[in-house]
Amino acid sequence: MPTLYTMPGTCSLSPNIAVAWLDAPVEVHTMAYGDHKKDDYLAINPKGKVPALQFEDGDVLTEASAILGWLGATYGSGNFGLDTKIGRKEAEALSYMTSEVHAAYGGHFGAQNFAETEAAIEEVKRKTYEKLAGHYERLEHVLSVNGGEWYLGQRSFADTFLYVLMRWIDQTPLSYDDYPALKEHMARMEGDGGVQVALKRQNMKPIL
Ligand SMILES: N[C@@H](CCC(=O)N[C@@H](CS)C(=O)NCC(=O)O)C(=O)O
Repeated sequence: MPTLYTMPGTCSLSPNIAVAWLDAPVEVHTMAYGDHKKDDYLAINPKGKVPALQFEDGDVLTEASAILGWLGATYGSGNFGLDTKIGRKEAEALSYMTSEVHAAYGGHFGAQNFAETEAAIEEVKRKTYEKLAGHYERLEHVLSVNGGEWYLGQRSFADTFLYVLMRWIDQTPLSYDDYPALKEHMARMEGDGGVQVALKRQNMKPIL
């Protein structure tokens, strides 16, 4: 069976939740933080990042949205990639969340990669939080317009990644309390049995 590599606190929680929701025959292997830069794992994913999904024949798939697409196509989420409104929107939402919102966190988790002096690093962080605030406003708006329960109006893999993004907000100066629909969504996710299984498998706990 394929193996999904994860680490506590990371976006690999998203495909981990999808595996739980689909009850997919995938082994979830949680590494200690730091093991992602060791030779054993670099031989699997030379990018040194999680998630990675390794197949029995040795082939490896990286990038959260690609892994989610494969999980949906293989184990039948019923949505992802299908030519239906929800299928199209799910792919769009996951591309946005991974390539725009997650990527914007680079200025928070790795501000020192964008500037050298203390003052410049602080400026990178300030601009990052402005950008993130815009993203969270957009996420709050889409969730609200779609009824507030699930990001796209019905449960999809977009909810798994949205939950990851909400878990990170308290590490920034932004607050859950400014995004009431997103906060309720987070509570809904934390009450979900599949999310609880995935959190345990990744040595993580609910936040709210
Ligand atoms: N574009 C990648 C991003 C993967 C990524 O940045 N993963 C982070 C965890 S959320 C990671 O492994 N960080 C460890 C590091 O960069 O050292 C995806 O969507 O899967």
